[in-house]
Amino acid sequence: MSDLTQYRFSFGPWNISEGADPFGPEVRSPYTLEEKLGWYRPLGFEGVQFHDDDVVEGLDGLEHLQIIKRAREVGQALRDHGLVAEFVAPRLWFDPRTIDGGYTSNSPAERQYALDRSVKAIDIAREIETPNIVLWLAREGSYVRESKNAKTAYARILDAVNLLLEYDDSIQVWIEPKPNEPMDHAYVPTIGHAIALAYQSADPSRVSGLIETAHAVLAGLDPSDEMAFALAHDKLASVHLNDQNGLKFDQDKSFGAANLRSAYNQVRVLEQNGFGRRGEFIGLDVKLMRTQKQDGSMAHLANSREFFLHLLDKVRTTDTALQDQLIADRNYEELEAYTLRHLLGVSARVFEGAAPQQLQSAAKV
Ligand code: GLO
Ligand code: MG
Repeated sequence: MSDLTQYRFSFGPWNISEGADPFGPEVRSPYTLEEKLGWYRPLGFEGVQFHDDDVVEGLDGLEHLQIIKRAREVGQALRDHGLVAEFVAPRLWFDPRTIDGGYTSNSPAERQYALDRSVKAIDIAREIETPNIVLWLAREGSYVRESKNAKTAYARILDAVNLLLEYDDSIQVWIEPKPNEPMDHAYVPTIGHAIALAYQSADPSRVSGLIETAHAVLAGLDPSDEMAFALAHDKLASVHLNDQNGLKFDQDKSFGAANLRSAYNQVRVLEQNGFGRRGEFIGLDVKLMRTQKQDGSMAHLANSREFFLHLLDKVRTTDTALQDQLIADRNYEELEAYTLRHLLGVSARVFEGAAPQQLQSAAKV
């Protein structure tokens, strides 16, 4: 059997979306969860990422047993389609009680709502057979610095993580950092912050991170270096590969669409460090363009997976002996040129004109 990593892919049902943005309504009609689940396998995906209410719609208005019943139905639908749940994330940003934040709201009653809701997400995760809880701390931040005590806010986030760990000793908490949007500034903006929280928690072995490409770019950081940092701490539980064209709203473009070289380096760091060998998923979090018509609703998912696999082929066919030689020679200009040629699929300088080395040796004669 090949000793190459066999990557598994995942995405969330929200990635097949209707095209609403802050300036305009939906432009495509919705599909049901059951319809979406039917497309995963044909598209080459086996993992499903969930928000708690992707599994159990309207869960705030349901009794515990109703929640469990619906979650079991979804669990059965997953098995019927040959799929597994990758994680469940409590949606702590939609309800009016989360306007001022979830765990860091200034209202004790609203903080309690966020904790109760997170516990329900764990109940749902159990029923669909995943131990993994993602915390995207959407509104844990501030619009106005003076509105919250930041040190207290950090303590509250830590208390919430500890409460979840205690509620179920089999769960893993994966923190997905993002520096801004919807908040002006978030309290857990980077993977460094997330990993610091993990070490501070009651059980560091059960707290790790999920890195999204776009979020790292929005923090002004290099996504592959962020991944390397998490891997160095053995705390990269999953990724949200996508792309982001500079510092603007969170775009969630298809993987590789804004910066192919950065995408290559993300695949490279994952591949070189054995990510995926313990069953970790290559997760996507990509948004379909608003211009796309109904029948192209999955194009961005198929394309992102395809370009991951193309770039994986590039990583696996990189001439590492040449790279090592260029590094030993400290010839980083040529290392960069080799990388660009490799990405373009050209094997050597093809245009007319002497190579710089030839000019210099000729000058010495
Ligand atoms: C938004 C986040 C969001 C999360 C998802 C899972 O910027 O990327 O899509 O990944 O809600 O928690
Ligand atoms: Mg994400």
